[in-house]
Amino acid sequence: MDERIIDLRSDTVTKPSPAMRRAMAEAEVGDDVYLEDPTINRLQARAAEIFGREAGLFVPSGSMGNLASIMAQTSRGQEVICEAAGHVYNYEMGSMSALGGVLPRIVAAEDGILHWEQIALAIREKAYYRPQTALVALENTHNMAGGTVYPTELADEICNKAHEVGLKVHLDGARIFNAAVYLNENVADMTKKFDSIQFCLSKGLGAPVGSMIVGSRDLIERCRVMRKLLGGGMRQAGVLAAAGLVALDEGPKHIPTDHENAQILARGFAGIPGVQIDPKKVQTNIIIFDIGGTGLGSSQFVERLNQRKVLTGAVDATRVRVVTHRDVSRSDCEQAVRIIGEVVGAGY
Ligand code: TLP
Repeated sequence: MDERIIDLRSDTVTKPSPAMRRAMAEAEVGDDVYLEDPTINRLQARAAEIFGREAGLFVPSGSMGNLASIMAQTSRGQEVICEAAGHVYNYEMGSMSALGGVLPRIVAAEDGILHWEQIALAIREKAYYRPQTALVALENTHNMAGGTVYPTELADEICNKAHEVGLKVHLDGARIFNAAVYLNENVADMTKKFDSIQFCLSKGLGAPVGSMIVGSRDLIERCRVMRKLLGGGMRQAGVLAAAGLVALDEGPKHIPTDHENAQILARGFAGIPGVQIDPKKVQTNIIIFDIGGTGLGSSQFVERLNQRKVLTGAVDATRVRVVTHRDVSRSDCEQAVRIIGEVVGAGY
């Protein structure tokens, strides 16, 4: 009997580690709207230090971090260039338009990785009757492209060229530490040219809640105003920031194992009849595979796996996503491959 639930829906599902729980219980707190929470202040300073930036801001979620960064760098009626399968465009409730008053201008890119030439074509001519391009938003790793990574030279080039034509560049770096492990580089160097960076404590790093924005002091002060406007001014949230500090410290060390486990899954899936996945294209902890050839639809597939206590997520009619994280082990992944093989076999 497969008693244990193997939850591969997302790396957001991790529970706080014992060290996080201890730090949360012992956290010194104060009212952060008065800037008086010592633990939040430490987390913000630490995030800024790791990224080599002037300042950091703790926000409740990655979505709010992206939106506050966008709103801090755009005016109503302007455009934000983003990748067609990107998170800001597809999974954030259209918030940049609904709340920020700006338009997404989407550009589709292979593997989710934009090149400057594609971005340049989407920039609006300067005419008073046209919406004006203000910002470019990149995503590293790119979630729905299957955790793909931007080479740093490419990210640098996009930022340089965007700056030359007066655009700002935001990074949705929800999983930037996963990208850093893949590239064997450090996050400060990889992100040095961006104007604003959002990264999540609550994904690959394993914290229960929270994301950070890092950038210049001026950018962060504008984001703080936007965070309050969006209802994200928290009070004694040092109990959450304490887990974030532990996540920054211990999280990156776990990521190589998550990537090894992703390879175990990808290679295992590649051997299952009717499943399509190229393990060489799996760079980090996200695996998107096509089950069209099994005769099952993705929602049917996900449902059958739920019954076997393996949780996955349907992306579209034939594609399914799984994500490795610190709460799934190598043997969980081997077990998941076995169960998926059985479920697919039963589908014929
Ligand atoms: N991604 C979630 C879902 O929303 C899809 C997941 O399970 O992967 N940027 C990126 C690249 C993300 O993947 C996510 C969350 C966010 C931003 C938003 O973060 P939260 O959920 O904290 O608002």
